[in-house]
Amino acid sequence: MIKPLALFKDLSLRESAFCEGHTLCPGCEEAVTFHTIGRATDNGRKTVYVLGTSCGEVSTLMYPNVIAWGRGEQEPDKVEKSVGVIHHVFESAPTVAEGIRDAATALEDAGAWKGPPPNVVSWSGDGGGLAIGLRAFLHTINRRVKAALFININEVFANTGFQYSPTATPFADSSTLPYGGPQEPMDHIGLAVVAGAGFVAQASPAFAPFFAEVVNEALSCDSTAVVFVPSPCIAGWKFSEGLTAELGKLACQAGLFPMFRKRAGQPGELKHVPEKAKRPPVEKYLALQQRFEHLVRTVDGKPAVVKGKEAEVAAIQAWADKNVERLGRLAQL
Ligand SMILES: Cc1ncc(C[n+]2csc(CCOP(=O)(O)OP(=O)(O)O)c2C)c(N)n1
Ligand code: SF4
Repeated sequence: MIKPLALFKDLSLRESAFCEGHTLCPGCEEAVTFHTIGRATDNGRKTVYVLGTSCGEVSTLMYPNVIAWGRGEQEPDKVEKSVGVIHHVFESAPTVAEGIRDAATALEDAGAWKGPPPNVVSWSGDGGGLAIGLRAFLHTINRRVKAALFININEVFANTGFQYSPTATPFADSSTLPYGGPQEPMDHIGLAVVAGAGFVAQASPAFAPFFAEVVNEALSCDSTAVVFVPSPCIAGWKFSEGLTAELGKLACQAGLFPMFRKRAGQPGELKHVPEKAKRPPVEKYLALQQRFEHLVRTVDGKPAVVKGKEAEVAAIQAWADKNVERLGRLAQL
C-alpha cells in the first residue's frame, strides 16, 4: 500500500481536470477539493463528472462562457485523459451517475468500450444530496452502484441565498432560520453506512494527505463510495479571508466534523481528532464566524461567550463531544 505522503506527492504531480475560469468565491474550499479530485481522476481512465446544481456547478459551467473542466484547451488525444461533465437537476446527481455507470457497462458488454471502465464522480451540495435528494442518494447506495458520490457540506443552500440545510451546526444563523435552532444535524455518515455503502468517509482538504488518500480510495471502490467534504463557505459563514483551512481543521479537531473513513465490513477510523482533554473548545471555532456572533465573539483576541448564551454554547459542545463518541462506535461496526 502506498504511504499517504507518497500518494499525496504522486497525486500533486498529475494533471488536474479542474482549470482556470471558475467563479467560486475567493477562499471557497471547493476549488481545492476540485483540484484534488481532478488530479486523482488522472488515473488512466476516462472520467465522467455528474454535477447537481450547486455552487460547484453554477460557478464552473458558465456556458457559453468559460467552462472550468477539462485537461487543457483541446480535445485530448487519449481517451483516458478526457473528461465528460453532465449538468442536471439539483437533487439527482447520484441517480444520473447510476445511469452513466449502466451505460458504460452496457457499452463494455457489447464490446464497444475497450478501455478500463471510466471513473464516475457525482457531486452534490448538502441541500441537493441530503435534503431534497436524500432519496436518490440512499437508493443509489442501496443498489451498490460503482460510483464515487461526493457531498459538499457547507451547512447551507449556498448558491440560492444561504438557506438552512439539515447538516447545519445547532444555532448557526442562516437566511431561513435566523440564529438557528437547538436541533442536532442529520447523521449523514450513519445513514450512508447503514444504507450499505462500500466505502464511507468524511474528509477535508484541510488535511491534504488524508483527503488525497480518501479520494483515491473512493475512486477504486468496487461498490458505492461516499465522501462527505465539510467545506467552510466564506460568503455564507462570513469569516475573514485566509481562514478557510484553519476552520476546516478546527471543525474536525473540536469534534463537529471529524475526519472518518470506513470500508464496509472492516473496522474504520476517526482521524485528526485529539483526545477529549486536548480538543479545542467549540468557542474557538465559533468565534471566527459571523454566523455565530449572537453566541460567541472575539474580545481582546480571545473567544468570549455572549452573556445569556452560555446554555446554547454548552449544547453545541455537548453535541460535538457526543458526535466524536458516536462516530468512534460507528467506525467499529
Ligand atoms: C427541484 C429544484 N428546486 C430548487 C432548485 C433551485 N436550487 C438550485 S441549487 C439550490 C441549492 C443548492 O444547495 P446545495 O445543494 O446545498 O449546494 P450549494 O449551493 O450549497 O453548493 C436550489 C434550491 C432547483 N434547481 N431544483
Ligand atoms: S457561496 Fe460559499 S460555497 Fe458558494 S462559492 Fe462562495 S464560498 Fe463557495
